[in-house]
Formats: sequence, structure tokens, C-alpha cells
Amino acid sequence: MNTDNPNNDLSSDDSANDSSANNSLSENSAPGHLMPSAEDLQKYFQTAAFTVSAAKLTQCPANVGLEVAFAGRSNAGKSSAINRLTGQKKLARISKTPGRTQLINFFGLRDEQRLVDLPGYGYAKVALAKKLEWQKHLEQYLEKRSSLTGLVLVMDVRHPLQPFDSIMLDWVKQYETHCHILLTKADKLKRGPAMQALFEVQKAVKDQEHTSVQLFSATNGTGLEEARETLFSWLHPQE
Ligand SMILES: Nc1nc2c(ncn2[C@@H]2O[C@H](COP(=O)(O)OP(=O)(O)O)[C@@H](O)[C@H]2O)c(=O)[nH]1
Ligand SMILES: [Mg+2]
Repeated sequence: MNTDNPNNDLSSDDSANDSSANNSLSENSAPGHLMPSAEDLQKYFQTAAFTVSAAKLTQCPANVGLEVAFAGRSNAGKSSAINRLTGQKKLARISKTPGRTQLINFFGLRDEQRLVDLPGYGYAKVALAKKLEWQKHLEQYLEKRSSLTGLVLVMDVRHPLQPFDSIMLDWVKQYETHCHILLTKADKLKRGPAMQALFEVQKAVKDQEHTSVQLFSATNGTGLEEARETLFSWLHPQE
């Protein structure tokens, strides 16, 4: 059954398209973790609703409950990933002008759980001073948000592990946050090259604790259920 939001014109059955379910390091679902059905996961993420945009830490919602933040270079596909995960085509505005918005966008799920769209980085037209200011705000966010339970690091599968991504991976190590890498736009590559990219990134992060990686596509739903399961387990640590 397809219970996707009517706004979503990607009308294919999510689970049928999830062709990469076994492709990731499978360290995300703790033993005994009760995982809802694909349909219930979809319903859970569909409850996401925009809460607030923050230009700095003091404007963020109360630091209670748990949240998962999406980081990545401008244009990597963060907003598209959030839209696909929540089954809401227009939730996180997909910008055709990369780097324009420098705001942290919060989307509330049920029970003080949130998804957070962090500002993009790496767009050439953003001045250096702006980039440094952004970096300061982002680091403050990562350091001070005790409700931050995990970071989704979104990379274009065709250009993974850029300098920005390495900075993020260092911070993940420093702040001991979970990290799940989405190698997105997997629909742009044939299976062979996509798997090759997956193996390379897996190899690069194999010594990094609490870090996993998978293929993803906001366009055709590759890896959708796997990503939802990872985020759900982070947001429900006791279940
Ligand atoms: N083919 C394909 N294009 C994608 C995918 N995800 C994002 N895009 C495109 O990449 C561009 C940037 O996406 P966006 O979500 O705005 O990136 P953000 O800057 O990281 O939030 C847009 O033109 C999207 O349509 C995907 O999985 N497959
Ligand atoms: Mg965006």
C-alpha cells in the first residue's frame, strides 16, 4: 500500500524500490531493537512538520528530546533526502540556487523528536568570511546540542569524501555522535560504479566508531527503508 503524502509525485512503492537494503555496515540496529514495519516507519516520518528556521544557536528550539541533523555540501542532496524520507515533496525547500540559505531548519516529529536541515557548505560564491561564520555556528550547534543524537552526512555518490566531509567526520569523532553517510543520487550511477563508491567510502570510515554508510536516491527510493530504520533506531534508543 502506498500511503505517501498526496503531494508526493514519486508515487512508486517505497519498499519495492529499496534495492540496497543489505549494502550498509549493519551496526545501526541494536540487538533486540524493535523495528516497526516499513509502513509504520513511513507513517512515523510523515508526521514531520516545519517548526522553525534558526540563524544561530540561540534561535534553535529547546534542547530537549532527540534530533537527527543532515549535513553536507551545498547541492549534495540534503533537502531532497529529507523530503523523500518524510514522503513530503515540499517539506525542506529544494533550492535550485545552492548556498543561498544559511539557516538551520527544524522539522518536528512526534514526542520531541526532530529532523534538522543544516546549512550547506562549499558553494564557491559564498565569501570566505561567510563560510567561516557558518563554520563557527555549525560547530557550536554540534558542540552544544545535547539533543543531537546522530548526524546524517549526505554526499553525492559521484563526489564522496570532499574536504568538507572530512571536517564533519572529524567533528563526529570529537563529539562522539552517531554518523550515517548517505551516498545519494545513486540513480545517477550504474550498479557497478555505485557499489564501488560504497566500498571505497566504507573502507575510508571503517576505523571510525558509530559510523555507517549506504547508497541512497531521493529520486527512485534506493535505500529509503534502510535510512529510515537507522534514523528511527537513533531516535528510539530504548525501544
Ligand atoms: N538524480 C538525483 N538528483 C538528486 C537527488 N537528490 C537531489 N538531487 C538534485 O540535486 C540538486 C540539489 O538537491 P538539494 O536537495 O537541494 O541539495 P542540498 O543543497 O544539499 O539541500 C537538486 O537539483 C535535486 O533535484 C537524487 O537522489 N537523484
Ligand atoms: Mg537544501
